[in-house]
Amino acid sequence: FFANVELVPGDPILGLTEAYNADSRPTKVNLGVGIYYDESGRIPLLRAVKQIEQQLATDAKPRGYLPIDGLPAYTQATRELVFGKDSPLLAAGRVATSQTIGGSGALRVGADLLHKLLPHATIAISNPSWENHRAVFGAAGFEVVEYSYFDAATHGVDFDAMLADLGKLQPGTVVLLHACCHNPTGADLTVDQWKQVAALLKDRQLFPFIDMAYQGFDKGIEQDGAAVRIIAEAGIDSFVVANSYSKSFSLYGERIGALSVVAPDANAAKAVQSQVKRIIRTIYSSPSNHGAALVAGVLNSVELRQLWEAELTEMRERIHALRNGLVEKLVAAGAPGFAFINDQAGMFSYSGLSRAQVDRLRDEYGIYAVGTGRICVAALSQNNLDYVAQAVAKVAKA
Ligand code: PLP
Ligand code: TYF
Repeated sequence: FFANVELVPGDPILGLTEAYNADSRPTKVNLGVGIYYDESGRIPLLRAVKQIEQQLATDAKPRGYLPIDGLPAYTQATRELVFGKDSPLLAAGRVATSQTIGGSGALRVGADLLHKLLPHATIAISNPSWENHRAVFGAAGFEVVEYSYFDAATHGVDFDAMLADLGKLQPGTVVLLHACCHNPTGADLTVDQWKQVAALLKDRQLFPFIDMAYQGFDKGIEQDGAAVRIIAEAGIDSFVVANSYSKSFSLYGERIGALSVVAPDANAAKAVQSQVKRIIRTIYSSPSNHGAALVAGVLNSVELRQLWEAELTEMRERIHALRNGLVEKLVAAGAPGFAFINDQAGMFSYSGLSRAQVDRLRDEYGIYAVGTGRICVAALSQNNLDYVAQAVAKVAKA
């Protein structure tokens, strides 16, 4: 049966890590994959996570199945984090939240739901966007189109072009929006721009699908969630939010995220939730326990939550310091054209480096970046900053 199976290409970003791992140069640096590393180059195990894990181990419980839509203490805490505790949507019972297998699982379950409920809709994603957006929505049966987003000349958002493209979409089109820390560019909308986008979405009857994979990685939990609140306040009665704790809790391998669906009223929310549960049941039946128990345990403990927020602040401030440091060192190395890196948000920067320059970084210096020029700023450290700045300055000048 499998004699003539076609070999398909692997994920280009995850493939970079394989190439990096196989590289024997001691000075190698992996700026490819979007993972936050600490000063010592390791993925942090947050102290809040370690503490809750110890508590859970001491008071170990049997492992029954979770409900199809996940651990209630987890979905409740997630809803409050994503929408704000005082959100009128929560008070009205209009938000149906389900635990999912990472943010990716939320995207796919959300995609399956929308394809079922809006079978003729296409989805518009930003140009560029996370490669998996196209893949996930395509696999769920969507036609995927793009709206203008990034302006290579300013290294920021081409807002006029974005609005113009969104304005041309058919009513009923799903629009995927990155809440903050845009992957791959690092270029985000301002609060004022979000308000304009929200008004346009409402006016044109477009359906917002918000992907929030980096809440707390730029300005703070509440500020980074502004998009969700602005879209709710614009009076858009139905929309979807996918969120992930992979980065904000440094829980990549626990695969813990959530899908929240906003419906016009509490009854509609219940009906939507029944649909989401049917989708989950037919893919993996119910989610796994551990990641949800960790996140719920931290968010629902005053002490641990404080500790987590402090640790999240530390991660975000370190990223800002690394952006500053990189720009300064690039200036010192004779490459002053990178000041925009300070204006970009989150772990990523579209550095403006060409594919040829990225190839040179890898071949000559063992520095791995994505072919589009995306670098993961959160993989820099005071140990490799000089080396990276010198190398980038050399390839940028040549
Ligand atoms: N959405 C975006 C924009 C991302 O960058 C990521 C990154 O991993 C995800 C979703 C998926 O997150 P998870 O690893 O939790 O599946
Ligand atoms: O963009 C990134 O690097 C992260 C991690 O298939 C990632 O979002 C990359 C590719 C992938 C899964 C996760």
